[in-house]
Amino acid sequence: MTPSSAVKAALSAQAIETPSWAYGNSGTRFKVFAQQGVPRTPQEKLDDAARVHEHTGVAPTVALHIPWDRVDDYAALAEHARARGLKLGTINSNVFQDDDYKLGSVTHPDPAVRRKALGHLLECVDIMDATGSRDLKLWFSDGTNYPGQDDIRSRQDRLSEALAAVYERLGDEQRILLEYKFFEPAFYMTDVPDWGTAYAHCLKLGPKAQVVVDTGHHAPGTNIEFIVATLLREGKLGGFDFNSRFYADDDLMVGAADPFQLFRIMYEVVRGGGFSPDVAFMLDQCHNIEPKIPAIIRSVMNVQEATAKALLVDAEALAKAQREGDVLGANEALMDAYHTDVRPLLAEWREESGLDPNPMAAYRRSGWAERIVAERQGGQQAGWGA
Ligand code: PSV
Ligand code: MN
Ligand code: MN
Repeated sequence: MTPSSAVKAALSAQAIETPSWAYGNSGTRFKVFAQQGVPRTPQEKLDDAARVHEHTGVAPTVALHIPWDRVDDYAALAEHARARGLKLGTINSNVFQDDDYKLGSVTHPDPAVRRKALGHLLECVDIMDATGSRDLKLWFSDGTNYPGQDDIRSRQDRLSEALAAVYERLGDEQRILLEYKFFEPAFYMTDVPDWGTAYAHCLKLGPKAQVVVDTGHHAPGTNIEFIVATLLREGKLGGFDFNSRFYADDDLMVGAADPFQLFRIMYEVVRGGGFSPDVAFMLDQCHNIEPKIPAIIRSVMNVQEATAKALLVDAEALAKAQREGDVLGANEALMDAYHTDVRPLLAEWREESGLDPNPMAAYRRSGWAERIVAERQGGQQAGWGA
């Protein structure tokens, strides 16, 4: 096994971005259960995110979703983050919530709607300039519900045109992260349904365009770690939107539904050299019924645990067994790491990093939960799943 000192050093280099919308109220299309004490403003979302970072030590950036986090002065918002030990992270665009987008945004048959959508995407790059963000995450709800509704090929052409215009506008240090999802809200055909489509567009765009893997965006049974391995081999994995799914795009806590899958993904990340700043580890989750800040702390810890296990894989023993065709031995090398209880190692790493060994308990003791309930009335909806 890899020595624990090497694992700890690697853990110190990991950063997990939390999404602003996970701090707000959310729900399904049936009901949003409002919770007490949730943030009323983007600034208050950052205040909560600072608590997650304080207790875990590995969540220094927060993703924004525009217009859910629209403010007049983004530089001031970045300063609000900085004063709390945070930075603003990925800017998520939103071209799915206006009436105009019923038939699509950048792939809409009407050029006026396409222009409007592109305008929003370019505005997001302006916001990145003000916040100092590196990544622009693009997810398009575009697609069709019925065969024949629109021309599949023309829609790809329109998508390509819009992506090229955004790419053109990027600064030297900025990137497009193109996200795919196989269905919903479109039910027959989605314009960016899978990694292959996203990859083809990113390849055509150039080195500043990368694919993002949202772990909830695949059909049941999809081998996500294979996708991760492939994208890493091609130098095209830009990051993750982590969450768990049981059925569709459930947006539950990462590592809650299938911790073994998360471990397999993290193993491919480690194996493929993706444990680097070039691969963004982001959460994309909603906490509809559970308290939000502790759920986000738990999620960050779940990613850390899977990472630690992946780092513990004895690469030499595994490679030897693979070379020798020792099927069971190779499987055992992987499973040994997976079955290791890494919680003591993580507690040690936290103590050595000046943190409480138990972030959940530390948050409970902090009194923050009681304070926000007392101080905040009328919390903001996350903007999602309403
Ligand atoms: C779409 O399902 C998605 O995963 C995209 O990343 C959106 O920006 C996000 O959800 C909103 O939660
Ligand atoms: Mn996502
Ligand atoms: Mn999603």
